[in-house]
Formats: sequence, C-alpha cells, structure tokens
Amino acid sequence: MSDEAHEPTKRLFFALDCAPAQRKAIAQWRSALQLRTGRPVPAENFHLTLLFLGSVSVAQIAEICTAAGKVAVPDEPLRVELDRLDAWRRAGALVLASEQAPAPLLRLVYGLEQAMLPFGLENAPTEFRPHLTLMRDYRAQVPESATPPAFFLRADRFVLFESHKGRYRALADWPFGGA
Ligand code: 2AM
Repeated sequence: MSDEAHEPTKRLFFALDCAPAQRKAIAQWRSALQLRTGRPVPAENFHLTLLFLGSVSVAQIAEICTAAGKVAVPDEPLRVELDRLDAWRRAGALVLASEQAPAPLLRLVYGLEQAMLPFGLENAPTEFRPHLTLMRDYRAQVPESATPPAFFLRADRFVLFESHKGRYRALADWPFGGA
C-alpha cells in the first residue's frame, strides 16, 4: 500500500466483528484460564481478521471501498466455529482458531485478496488461518482449559476497520445475503 512521506495514512484491515454477547463469553472463558503471561486483547477488540492491508493512503480508501463492494459475499450469515486454543510461537499470540474453516469464509477471503491486488499489499497475504487473538506477547505453552473452547462467531457482514492507538474503528461494512 502507498506510504509516501508526509502522505496521511491509516492502518486498515478487513475483519468479521464479534458480537457483544460473544465477546463477553469469550473474555469470561479467557479469565478462567488464569493466564500469567502475555497481554490480553481488550474484549471490545475481539475480531477475526480476513485481510490485513497495513498502512494505506487516506486518498485510496474510497477506491478500496468500491473494490470491496464488488467482492462476492456469502449468501447467508457466516458461522465460524472457534474450537481450538493455540499458541502461535512466531507471532507470540494465544488464539482461538477454527479446526475447519467454512468454505464460504475461504471464498470471501480469496475474493478480498483478489480485489485488493491492484492496491499492492504491504505484506503479501500469508496462508489464511481463521483465528481470534486472545493474548499478544504470549510466549508460553497452550494452557490447560477446564472447558474446551466451543464458540461460534456469527457474522452477517464484513467490516473495514481502522486500527488507531490500540483501538479499532469500523469505517465501512458490507452485509452478506440474508442479513
Ligand atoms: P490478528 O488478527 O492476528 O490479531 C489489526 O492490527 C489486526 O490486523 C490485528 O488483529 C492483527 O492480527 C492483524 N495484523 C496486524 N499486523 C499484521 C501483519 N503484519 N500481517 C497480518 N495481519 C496483521
């Protein structure tokens, strides 16, 4: 993405948002893990990243939104199972991940990657592994959990978020069919 000197930029990513009740349930479950290492992601920031764009020139945002609006969306709300607790060593993240990503989610991500190609990504997208980050700077083993994770993230739209000083702000969203 463009990052010319002095040009105003925003740090952007596409994601599925997490509903408030779901955030609360996941945060409670995380508390029960009694983690002693890492930085907890604030529950209001829970989300599932679809595609990270990085630093984008403000002047490009309208075009990015137009391109995102042409991406084929799932024809009904998505239900993504978060049924695995994983520690990603290289990323230093403790995440809730999906044992099996639903095909419509994979199609959506592929569509977004294709739609964003003309804009030139800061980092080439790596293999998409659906996850919700619970902790950052996490350098320990996967903790024992008395109750295995069995969450469902339900989404009826995808969202373009701006990340600013540790907070996420929705800039635009595109509803799925049936929403
Ligand atoms: P995460 O979804 O694994 O937590 C906003 O910063 C979001 O974009 C975060 O949720 C973060 O990852 C993701 N993100 C940040 N930097 C990234 C990078 N370099 N590559 C891929 N995703 C990144």
